[in-house]
Amino acid sequence: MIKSVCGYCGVGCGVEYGSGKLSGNASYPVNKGNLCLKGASQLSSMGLSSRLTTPLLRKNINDEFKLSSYKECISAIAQKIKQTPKEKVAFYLSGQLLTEDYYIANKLGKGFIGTNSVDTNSRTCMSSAVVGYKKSIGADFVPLRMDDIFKANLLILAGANTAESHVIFHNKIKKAKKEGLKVVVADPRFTDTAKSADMYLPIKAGGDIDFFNLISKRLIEEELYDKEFVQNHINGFEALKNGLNSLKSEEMLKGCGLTYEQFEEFFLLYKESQNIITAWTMGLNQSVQGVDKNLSLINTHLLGGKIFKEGNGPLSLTGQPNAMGGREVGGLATMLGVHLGFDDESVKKVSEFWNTNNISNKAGLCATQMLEAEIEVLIICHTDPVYHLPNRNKTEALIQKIPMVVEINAYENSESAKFAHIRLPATPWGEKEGTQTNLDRTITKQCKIGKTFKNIKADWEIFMLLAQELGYKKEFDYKSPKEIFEEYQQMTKLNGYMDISDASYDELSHKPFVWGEKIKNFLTPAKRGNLFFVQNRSLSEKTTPDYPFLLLTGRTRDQWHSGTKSAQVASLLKYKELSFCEINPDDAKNLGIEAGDEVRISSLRGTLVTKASLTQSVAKGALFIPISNRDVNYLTNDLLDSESFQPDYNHSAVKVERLCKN
Ligand SMILES: Nc1nc2c(c(=O)[nH]1)N[C@H]1C(S)=C(S)[C@@H](COP(=O)(O)OP(=O)(O)OC[C@H]3O[C@@H](n4cnc5c(=O)[nH]c(N)nc54)[C@H](O)[C@@H]3O)O[C@H]1N2
Ligand SMILES: Nc1nc2c(c(=O)[nH]1)N[C@H]1C(S)=C(S)[C@@H](COP(=O)(O)OP(=O)(O)OC[C@H]3O[C@@H](n4cnc5c(=O)[nH]c(N)nc54)[C@H](O)[C@@H]3O)O[C@H]1N2
Ligand code: SF4
Ligand SMILES: [Mo]
Repeated sequence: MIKSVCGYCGVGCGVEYGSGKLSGNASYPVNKGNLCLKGASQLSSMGLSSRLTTPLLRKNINDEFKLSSYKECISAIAQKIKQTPKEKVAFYLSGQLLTEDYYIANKLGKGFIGTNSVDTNSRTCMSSAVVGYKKSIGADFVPLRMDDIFKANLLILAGANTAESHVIFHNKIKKAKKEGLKVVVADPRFTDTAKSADMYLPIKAGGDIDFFNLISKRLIEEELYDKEFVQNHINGFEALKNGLNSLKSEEMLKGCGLTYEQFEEFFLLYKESQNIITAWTMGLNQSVQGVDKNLSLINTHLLGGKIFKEGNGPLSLTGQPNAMGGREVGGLATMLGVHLGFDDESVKKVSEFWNTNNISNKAGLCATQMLEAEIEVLIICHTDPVYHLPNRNKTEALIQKIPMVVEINAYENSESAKFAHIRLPATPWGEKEGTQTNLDRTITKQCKIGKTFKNIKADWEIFMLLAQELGYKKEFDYKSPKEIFEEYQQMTKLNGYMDISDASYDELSHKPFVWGEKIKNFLTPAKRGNLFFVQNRSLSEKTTPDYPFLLLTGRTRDQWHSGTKSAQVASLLKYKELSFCEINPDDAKNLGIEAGDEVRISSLRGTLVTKASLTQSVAKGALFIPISNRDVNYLTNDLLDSESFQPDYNHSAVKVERLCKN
């Protein structure tokens, strides 16, 4: 039996392969043998006819591609990089890359080429949580584990649809519920997760800060907060108290769209619960105030002393399989590596470790800023920015201006490929090996279980070849992912609390390593947590008489983003369609729309055509389009959070028109 780990979501379930079959690994602690349909389907994605199998090259994006080789393409990229000012070179990476891929790309970009514009699609996903954690607890550190729900009395899921997005974690929640856990879901949609909860709070999109502030206000007013904990471990109490004092509860209720009764019923449960976990995902992070939403949530835990204690804490549910590993390695342009920043001391430490003088001490461009910055070389790897960035018409206009766009992908049917000059095939899940960190700090190893195409290189190898072509042969001389991992392990010693030198690469696929288990205190210099007073400033796009609907976007259970893999696998197409638009039946009636009708949805930025699906799950005035519809971002607005630079995907004003009858 070959042991490995699922390559889809951040839960990180263990799998095993033998006799031509893939199944859950029963002895793996995270999932104990369980897999969701996506996880179980991964063998089918390996042999897909849509695999990219040859390097391709063209001068102009209007030309046809011609067949090429890794050698020719890598030499063309290296030549271009040498002629380009280093700050005009950017790497657009992915939370789906393995840690070793990330490590090499980061070392090459930041360490040797000298551009800190090495960022990742995690910018669109987790960056608000990263900033939130750093500000309040001192580091990008998830201070609890998924299994803490078995020790908790109350789990609040805010803007997280675990039933579709973190399926095996959701199964754990169902099990914990049977053992007494109460679950409250705060989501503007009545999702599958909400349907299985003890209490559903139909929060207004964007209303989360008011909701969490209301909890904090009541904890303080009713003296229910943990006074001793706050005094001994927390900064910022008076400022928070004064700030919350200045806000009126009625206004806050209005802001979060809940009735007095709904909040009181919830708060009674909250007060009675000894151990509380609040988990969140894109409903909070993807916001023009994503960081503030995170801070308002974490405030409640700091006030209540409900952190660094079994069964308690703010649990950010990471989406991608290795978004956490990417954050650890340094895959964000706002950090250098192993959670170190660009201060002189950190730059010195890392420069010595990598034996280089090329590191710049200025943060690089974030993924959501690169295209506007007139860069000249863009290397995209394991992600599809043309598909996933907001305001797609703008994305398309900007990417066309970049003189060299390189796309490294395992499949041929991405949207970004249309704008690439060079395309390099990479080995996907099942054909490569390396490590990943799941949402609760568990480091495991993906292993090779087969090989379907010859002469295709792994992502790390492609970056290594580029480094060598640029002249860094000695510094990039790795024979295997194991060698890279072991170098990275040494690097983690540069930042004490991240030290993972005890992990054994060879054992990781069956014996995962959880880092940070000894951390039971804040990681700020003063070892104190920080409260922040934040307010809902209603900065998102507003609906208007011309664009009267609020568009929400998100996931469906069996599809993975753009679907280069999942939309090609028959068993994954049964549950929900790839493209539809959910609309409340009352709104549909007013517009003369019936189920299955073709509808056009438009925003100020763009338009798409899809089928109407009538459901009470969306409130009146709102629409929902799944991101398995690749055109979704023609509609979305490109407002960004000013600290995390994460987009506000869930608050776009749109209109609906019926085109033709079903
Ligand atoms: N099946 C499947 N699973 C996946 C993925 C996938 O593509 N398919 N992708 C993975 C990735 S990368 C990610 S990031 C995660 C995402 O995991 P989730 O965040 O759970 O997924 P979304 O569907 O984006 O759900 C966000 C929820 O937030 C709600 N929401 C929108 N606006 C607001 C708001 O203002 N406040 C509140 N409280 N809620 C709001 C939406 O209605 C939606 O139900 O899923 C991961 N898992
Ligand atoms: N409107 C809206 N937009 C969103 C979101 C939303 O909720 N709403 N969510 C945002 C979030 S949270 C995320 S994470 C992003 C996700 O957006 P993307 O990262 O763009 O989505 P994917 O389809 O997962 O892209 C992964 C790419 O990697 C390729 N690939 C697969 N295996 C390999 C491999 O081994 N090596 C290489 N090199 N390539 C490989 C796939 O073929 C695919 O093209 O979307 C963001 N955009
Ligand atoms: S829950 Fe996530 S990690 Fe587990 S099998 Fe499903 S997609 Fe894979
Ligand atoms: Mo994500």
